[in-house]
Amino acid sequence: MIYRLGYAQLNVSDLEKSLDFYEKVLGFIKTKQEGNTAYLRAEEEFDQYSLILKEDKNNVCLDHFGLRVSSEEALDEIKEKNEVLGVEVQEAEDKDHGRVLKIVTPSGHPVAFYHQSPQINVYHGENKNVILPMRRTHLQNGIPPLRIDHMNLRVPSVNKEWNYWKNFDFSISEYVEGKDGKDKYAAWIRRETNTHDIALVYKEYAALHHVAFIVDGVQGVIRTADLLADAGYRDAIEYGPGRHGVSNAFFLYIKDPDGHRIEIYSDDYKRDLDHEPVGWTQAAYETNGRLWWGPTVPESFVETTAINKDWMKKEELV
Ligand code: DHY
Repeated sequence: MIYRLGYAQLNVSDLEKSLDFYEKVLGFIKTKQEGNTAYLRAEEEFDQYSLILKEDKNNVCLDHFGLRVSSEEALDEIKEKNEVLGVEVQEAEDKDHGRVLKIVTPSGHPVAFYHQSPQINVYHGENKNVILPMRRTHLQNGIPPLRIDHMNLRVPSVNKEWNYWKNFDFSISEYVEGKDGKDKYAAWIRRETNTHDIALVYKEYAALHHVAFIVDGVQGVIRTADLLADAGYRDAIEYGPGRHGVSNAFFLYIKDPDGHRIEIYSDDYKRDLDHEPVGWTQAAYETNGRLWWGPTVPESFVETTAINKDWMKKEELV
């Protein structure tokens, strides 16, 4: 069983610049750095990291994202299901995640399935020296973000991609009907009771639209805008703040130094996975679904960033 979205790896052109943005300004917590790769977590996460930033000037992209599964046996099941679906699976090994299954989805998105997930050492005991509180407010920079929330992926066929993910017990929370009445225009899908772990939205080609991180409510979203502007990153603010109709979440979209879009997100609803999804016509989506209220969608919002084309070729996981 897939539990949840665990992490995303973004390849960046200049790690120092990216750390200035993610760690110093936004307040992600750096767990470790190994050479040109930094591992960051958001404040409420027990996992040691939910964002990997690797300097790779020649391949700036979404390297891959990781989905945590319930057990080692679940990895066997996932491998088997992929093989039945005709999706190539590569076995890999990583010191943090142990056994990892690498796949590329039917649209071309690079994914890692793993079970082992190193945790931060939260210890409540006598010896104060070894206590690592989850919230280190006295050391904090930035907002900081609380948790990774979702990947928003562009795909050339939403139905085709959904037909893949539905085999892994994903549920659609909301969808937008397609113009031809057959292929959906978009679907927000989840394994948790949040509105989505993955959004699938139509585009002629597969690409990353954004990675979303939850912050502490509406004030966290607004504070992000203040922080960015005050730190000299006003131009990194692309769109928002506003509220989506789909998901009903409060949002701000920002762009990192390489143009990777990050959604700063809060206040979506929770709903059990067995309910009928909320449907939108294209017209209703355009008027109310994308934006319940807020500033006009900027033209730049159609822009996407690249996904890793070499995921199955490269030897190392990160
Ligand atoms: C929408 C976008 C998101 C999200 C929820 C809803 C609506 C849209 O497609 O613009 O990124 O998290």
